[in-house]
Amino acid sequence: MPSIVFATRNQNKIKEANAALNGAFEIIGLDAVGCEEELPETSPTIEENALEKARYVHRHYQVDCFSEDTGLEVEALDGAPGVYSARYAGPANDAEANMTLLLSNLKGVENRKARFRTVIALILDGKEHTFEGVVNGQVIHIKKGRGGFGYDPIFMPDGYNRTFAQMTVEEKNAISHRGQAIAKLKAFLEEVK
Ligand code: ITT
Repeated sequence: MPSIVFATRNQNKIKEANAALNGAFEIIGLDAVGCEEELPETSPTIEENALEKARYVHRHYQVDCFSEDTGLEVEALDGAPGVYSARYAGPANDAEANMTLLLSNLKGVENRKARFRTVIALILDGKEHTFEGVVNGQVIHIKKGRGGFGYDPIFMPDGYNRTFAQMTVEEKNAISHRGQAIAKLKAFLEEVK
């Protein structure tokens, strides 16, 4: 089975990627290439952040790799928290604190439209490629469900009456931002590998 490094520190992303790739490719973690440091994420957009993480790993460890950056873009907040989704309530990337702050910033706001957007950046044989996935939905008023991670308990995708946190990994992957981006990555890798 061909393998590729997934440049992420987020174990939930690895779990979802493994389920979506369904054995077509083996994902290798950063520890396996000796990368123990935090990846840089200093860019102002999701696209550039994804590229920044992949370029860092490629430059320092000389491996083919992909990274991804995800943001929750809320219409009534002009796209916030967006690229700052992880650090919305502070540097700790605390999902509970992030959700609580978002719900408080949306208090009394009727327009609950939001979308998750993922950009995957792949560096293969020194060339860069990007793949995007988007899912539209609503930020609901209270947290529901115990699955998923991050903002999943307050995000209900359009056409469903359950949040991402009330879905299995397979159900979420079938419609999610990350699931779509990984499907594009998988199709690309299957063509070129
Ligand atoms: P990396 O090591 O890959 O950078 P990270 O956790 O820092 O991992 P991001 O920079 O992409 O990831 O941060 C995105 C934020 O959005 C973070 O707070 C996540 O918890 C949240 N998030 C990402 N994907 C999500 C998903 O599928 N559902 C809910 N929240 C998600």
